[in-house]
Amino acid sequence: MAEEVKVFGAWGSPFSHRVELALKLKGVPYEFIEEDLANKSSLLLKYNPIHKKIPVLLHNGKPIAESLVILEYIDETWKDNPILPEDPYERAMARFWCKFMDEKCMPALWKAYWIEEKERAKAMEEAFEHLKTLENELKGKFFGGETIGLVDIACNWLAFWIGVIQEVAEIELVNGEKFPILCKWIEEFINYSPVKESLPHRENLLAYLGARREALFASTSKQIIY
Ligand SMILES: N[C@@H](CCC(=O)N[C@@H](CS)C(=O)NCC(=O)O)C(=O)O
Repeated sequence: MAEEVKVFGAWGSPFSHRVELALKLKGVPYEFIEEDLANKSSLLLKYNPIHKKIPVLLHNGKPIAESLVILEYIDETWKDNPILPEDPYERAMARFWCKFMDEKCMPALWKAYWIEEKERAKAMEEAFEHLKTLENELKGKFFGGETIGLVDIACNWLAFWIGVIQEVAEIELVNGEKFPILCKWIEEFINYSPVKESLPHRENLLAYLGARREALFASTSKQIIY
């Protein structure tokens, strides 16, 4: 019997792109279901009642939420082209850097690009420190060594979305002069065929993020939402 593999996601989301990329690297066919995040479907709310967010992976009727949890599930379910290392210590380290990306790096970077000008300098400093930490961690061609692994997939946002955000915000924090190793990784990553084939169209993302930035600055709450 054919397996049921569905991804509830959104075209411009780096989180749902993580899941799609892992499935592509494994050669697992899937159906992509585009969610309207302003008007979430009853299925999404049923499958992810706690966070009410995309992505959700539905595998033979069973839902899994949270992109990093989904990536590990994918790696354990489809064994070809592993994305986690075998060694327990290396696995722990890969998980550590994914958490670092989601809990430290990403929030600091969003803030640096999207905060109002008067508060920007401090936010930029913090984001810079986190990027330096990542730059020092990158030893091989990819975080995963010679092939793309869990940390590379988790850092997809840095590889592609950051370039677009920089253009929208007209702020250059990541460039080859400040972060030569990270920028080399970005080149390798975004030009890797499975990544390249699945990235959103740059022009569409530019328009989407530009509109979101304008809405943020026009709002009274100024709450930065991913
Ligand atoms: N920690 C979550 C984050 C997912 C997330 O932030 N998804 C956003 C889209 S990029 C979302 O669904 N936002 C809708 C909302 O917050 O209502 C993960 O890794 O899956």
